[in-house]
Amino acid sequence: MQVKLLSLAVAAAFASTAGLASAQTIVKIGHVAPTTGGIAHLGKDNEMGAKLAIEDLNAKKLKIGGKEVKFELLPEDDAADPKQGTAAATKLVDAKVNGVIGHLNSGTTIPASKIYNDAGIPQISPSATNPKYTQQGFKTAFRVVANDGQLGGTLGRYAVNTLKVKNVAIIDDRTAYGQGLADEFEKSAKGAGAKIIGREYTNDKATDFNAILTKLKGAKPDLVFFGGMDAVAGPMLRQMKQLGIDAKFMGGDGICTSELEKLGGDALGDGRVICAEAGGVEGAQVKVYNDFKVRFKEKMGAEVQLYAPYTYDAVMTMAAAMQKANSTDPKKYLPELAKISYDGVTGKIAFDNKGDIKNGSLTLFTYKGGKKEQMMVVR
Ligand code: ABU
Repeated sequence: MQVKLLSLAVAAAFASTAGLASAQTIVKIGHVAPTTGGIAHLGKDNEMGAKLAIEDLNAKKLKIGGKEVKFELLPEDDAADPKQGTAAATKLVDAKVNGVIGHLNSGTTIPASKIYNDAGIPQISPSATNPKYTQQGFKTAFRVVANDGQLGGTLGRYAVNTLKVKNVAIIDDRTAYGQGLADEFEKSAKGAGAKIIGREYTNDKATDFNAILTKLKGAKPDLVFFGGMDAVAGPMLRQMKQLGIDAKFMGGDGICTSELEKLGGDALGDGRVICAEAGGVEGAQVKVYNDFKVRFKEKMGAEVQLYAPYTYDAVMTMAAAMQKANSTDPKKYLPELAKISYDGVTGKIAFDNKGDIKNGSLTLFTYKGGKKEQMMVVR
């Protein structure tokens, strides 16, 4: 008798679990960033932004298409390598993800975007800034940050008009991001009247810059612009100091991180390094953004490095489009994503007809006393 009662209880529990499973829709969100290698700190920053968004979405117990939805994050590491980026994209398409957040780097985001587009899967990059990403005519490609045209253009004009530099040296890491940004900066700085006294190249894993810095030192630059990431900029700054190169140092969002405080050490100087994030908040949004950063630290146990808030918003924006479409089917929610207007922690998110953020902002920063310090938000 007892055995019979026990099996009835087990059968009832099983039926209720099975009922719950069929009443719930699983929404798979892929996330791709380099979580190993030199810029793993930035990849993990993005990934934690996505994780926090997934936690917050699941806490809301949303219903889409009449069923409760459970969001699941499928995190992939592309090591900032284009080949690993396309392999990760293929893996996510095979896993039938409902959408992808990423990749972090332009050099991985651009080739992966064709794979997502061919599969009809919406992709939002929270950090890739090369303009080509959204110039390919892919209806599935979106980004929530400004692009390198805006970054390089603003930094070039700022260098000449505000810092009053005349002789500029440029170095880039030959990645899609570094080279593209350096080209945009060169165009803008030249247009504003600067003289480019040298252009040199390195790569995104280099640690020794003595040969190129020694060459540039002879040309006496007022400013060295670097198109690349913080992991390379830090040692480059230290070697500039060792060689006695007293020029200002400028770069884009890839160097504009909290990690540069450690990587550059006392070579950062006070106000010597100028960089720009491809986003920024003003007015009432500042409190929302700062509150997010505090909550991120509490929940994830780490400070925001750079684009975690943008990654959080990218996930939330995708989920908002699914709610508007009342469907998690990429074909059905994609048109809603294209015309979304979502109030995120980083401000209003809406896309132009290419998939770029409308009215994107930039924030200029410097480093003082070894700490990153905001200068101004530019639109
Ligand atoms: N935007 C800076 C880092 C990511 C990229 O490669 O675009």
